[in-house]
Amino acid sequence: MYYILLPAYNEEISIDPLLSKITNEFSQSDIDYHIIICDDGSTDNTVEKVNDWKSKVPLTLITHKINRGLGESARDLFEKAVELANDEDVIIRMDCDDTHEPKFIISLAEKLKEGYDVVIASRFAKGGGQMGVNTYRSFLSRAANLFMKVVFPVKGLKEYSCGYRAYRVSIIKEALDFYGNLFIQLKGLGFTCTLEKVVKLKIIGARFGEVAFLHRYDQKKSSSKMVSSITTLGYITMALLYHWPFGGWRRVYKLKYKKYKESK
Ligand SMILES: Nc1nc2c(ncn2[C@@H]2O[C@H](COP(=O)(O)OP(=O)(O)O)[C@@H](O)[C@H]2O)c(=O)[nH]1
Ligand SMILES: [Mg+2]
Repeated sequence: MYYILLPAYNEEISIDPLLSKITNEFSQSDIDYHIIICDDGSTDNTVEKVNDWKSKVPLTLITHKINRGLGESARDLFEKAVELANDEDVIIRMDCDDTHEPKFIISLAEKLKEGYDVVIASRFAKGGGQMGVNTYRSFLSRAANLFMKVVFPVKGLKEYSCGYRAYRVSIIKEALDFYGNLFIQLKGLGFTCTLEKVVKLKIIGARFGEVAFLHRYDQKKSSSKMVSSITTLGYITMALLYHWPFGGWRRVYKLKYKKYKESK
């Protein structure tokens, strides 16, 4: 079973095209799937659009009355998935803005079988790229990803900020069991949670892989919710917290994880 996690904030325009493509993708395979959407206090018709799909696809809707941000939505989505899933199931997290084409879902999940715990859809892997991104944003994401690669090196990983990923259920279960509510800790810092998950999962020994991915930003109709100043601040905060002083939180979590494993 594949659990598709979609954080949605004012995505009324994208729900129909995205869910059509997801159902179409699965109709060509015999894989079971379940979509979990977190509506994060949308002020448009996102909830109505999602409710229209409830009779057509296996779908769970989590609603926040107030906008709580991507971090809190991701936390709720992962907790719900783990509650429903078995260890052999797969979690796919993707954006709800119709820029992450569902045709990559199966290749991301298949790659997990090569022994990875997390497989990231990568614009920077050979054959990957992006369409419709202006030069400024393209420069920013390049620079941010190079920064992350230097500060948080992970073998084989070039893409740190894309939220389109496949996760092995067992690694998310372990992360939630070990970190609890601290798995996604920097909730107020925009999209920092996307990097935080890489760092926290690496600490508990996750293996990372990538699949080349074309980001169809040219298909984006809803406005971007990424506030680059807050996210940049978040990345710098992560760099400081996890390295300073003497390894910072990274060292502390590693020691705690060692004890956690010994107690098992
Ligand atoms: N739940 C929730 N989702 C959000 C929030 N901000 C953005 N998103 C969702 O997170 C995903 C990434 O945001 P998006 O606007 O696509 O960012 P971009 O692709 O980097 O421009 C989309 O599915 C958004 O709907 C938020 O405050 N809460
Ligand atoms: Mg997006």
